[in-house]
Amino acid sequence: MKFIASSLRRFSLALLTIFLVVSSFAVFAPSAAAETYTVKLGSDKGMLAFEPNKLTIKPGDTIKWVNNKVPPHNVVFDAAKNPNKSADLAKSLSHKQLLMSPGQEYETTFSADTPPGDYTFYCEPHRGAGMVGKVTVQG
Ligand SMILES: [Cu+2]
Repeated sequence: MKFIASSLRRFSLALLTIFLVVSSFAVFAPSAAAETYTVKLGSDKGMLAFEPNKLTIKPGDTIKWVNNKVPPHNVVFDAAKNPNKSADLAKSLSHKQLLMSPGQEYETTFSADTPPGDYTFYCEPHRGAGMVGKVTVQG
């Protein structure tokens, strides 16, 4: 009887362990599915534009900026146009370095704790020509 009780206890402990392991996967699985989106700097038709110029992402996702037509371009996030109106946040997402040659690229990863909302970015040399875009980070 004592043997049965102790093996039952061991069995339920094993079940509990399995349950905890499986449920922790369920919790962490979504963050493992972070995506990478590509935005071209300069459209294929040679317009001064981001392509696409609007996209919706989730915290943890990455945007890969690929230099395309009519360079130079860069990617600067507007300090006044993000959910926290934070200059530091905008700076951490920006790439001020000008890309001169087609095919050059850099990446911006929106960390898991990125505040949800709209983020406006622009290309410094072509902001006046309308080279502006918007990222919406979902909550
Ligand atoms: Cu540009």
